[in-house]
Amino acid sequence: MRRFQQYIDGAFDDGSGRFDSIDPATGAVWAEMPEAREVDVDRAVTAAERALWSGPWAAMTATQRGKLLYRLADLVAANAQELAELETRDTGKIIRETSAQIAYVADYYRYYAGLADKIEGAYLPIDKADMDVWLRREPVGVVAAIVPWNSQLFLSAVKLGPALAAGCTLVVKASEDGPAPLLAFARLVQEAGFPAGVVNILTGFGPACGSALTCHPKIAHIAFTGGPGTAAAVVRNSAENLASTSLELGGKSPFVVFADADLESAANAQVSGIFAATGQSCVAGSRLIVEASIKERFLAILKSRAEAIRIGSPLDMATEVGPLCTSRQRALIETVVEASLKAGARLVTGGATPGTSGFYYPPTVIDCDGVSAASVETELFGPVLSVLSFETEEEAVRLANDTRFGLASGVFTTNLARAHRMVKRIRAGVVWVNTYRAVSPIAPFGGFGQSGHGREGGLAAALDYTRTKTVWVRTSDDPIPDPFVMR
Ligand code: TXE
Repeated sequence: MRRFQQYIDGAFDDGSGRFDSIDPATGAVWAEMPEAREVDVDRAVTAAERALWSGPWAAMTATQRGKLLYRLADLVAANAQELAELETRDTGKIIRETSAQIAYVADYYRYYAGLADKIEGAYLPIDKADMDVWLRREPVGVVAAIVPWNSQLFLSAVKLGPALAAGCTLVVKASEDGPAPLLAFARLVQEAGFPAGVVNILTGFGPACGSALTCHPKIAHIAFTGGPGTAAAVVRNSAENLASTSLELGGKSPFVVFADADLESAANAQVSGIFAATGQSCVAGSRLIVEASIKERFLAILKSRAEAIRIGSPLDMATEVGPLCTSRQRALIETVVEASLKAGARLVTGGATPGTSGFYYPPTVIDCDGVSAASVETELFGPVLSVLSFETEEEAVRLANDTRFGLASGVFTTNLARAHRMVKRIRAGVVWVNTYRAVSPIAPFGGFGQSGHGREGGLAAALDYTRTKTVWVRTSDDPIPDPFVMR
């Protein structure tokens, strides 16, 4: 059985407790993980605070920080295959996705490596004589970075990259589900040469570890990805230390297809939009909103594509859909799909859990037109597509915005003017037009409404990890006059 360790203050240890990690493809225990409790969290935050104010990191130039990030990027690229295999083993995400995604994670570190010495202050043309006023951008402080189980290396890179570029230090909490790749990544942080305490990586459970971290008085900023319920607890905890927060939460993203769209192309995008990562993706296009006149034709294409998907071992390069990460997630999906069918939704394909071991659930499409189905509202984080239809553009907009979330959206049409109208009217942090699931380190990403606030990716994300210091310098040699002598 594999054993993993946590990384605190430049050293590896076993943590206060241990817990088992389950291989979702078999349902069997395959590794033992270190469990961080309050005492471990306190050690990690204390180390991060020390590294922030004293020692080599505090004295480094931004260019030197960038060089460390470049080295980390190279190490991620060189070890991508091993990290991908660990993620696949521990979370069930298929190997063809983990290997491609982790190779791209290196580019996120490269982007922020280059950005480190381009985070500039400013000089103000102040309205007073003999006075220079300028702004310094300083690191915001010790950052708590909390990630869920899906894509832990990617979701931590979009926090670590900008935070390190800005000069912050971090305590990263891996999810208790599938922490192996992030714990293994700690070796690369050490090998890249980041001074002790700059990056600390641990894992543990919500109450004992997550709460201890987000309530810790020395935390200045909390960067959180996870569910909206947990996010509310995190924000409540931030009242303890008045930390700022950035929240990247769930979604119930609309995928709108007009009758004039290239249907083959839209179907391919919809298939990857909902079935990639077995649907366990915050941007999953889980609500298909299709023009009524082409609905049946489009569903027929989707059905044949969905039924041709190869389901299998996540470690097999030929597999296209693997298991879900946890049995808990599969149970939620089963309950909601069943309730939706009972409410009158029509099963187009999928729906039945296979009798094999492992947490598998088949690619599923349910037609929810005219039915009040739970699957239309609940983020399932699984391979389930709910279908609605519209007659007019107005109705398409109304259905697209009929959600408490607002993370991503897709619009498929060949009408340019309509595409621009939809872009303006859809309430979501990302709108993809005639494409879906495209991401880049250069492009900001984040949600509206219950999908959170703050942006990851792009220049602005690095600025979010800084705070501004206003500096006033008097440039006159004349002595300051006594303020109490009348002139
Ligand atoms: O997230 P959780 P989970 C959504 C998706 C999914 C749901 C739950 O709908 O089904 O969230 O996923 C830590 N204080 N998304 O269970 O529970 C926890 O240990 C501080 C959307 O993974 O929110 C883990 O490290 N931290 C999404 C992290 O929070 C706490 C991605 C996330 O756990 C805590 C993933 C506490 N009190 C899930 N309690 C997206 N946008 O990508 C738990 N945690």
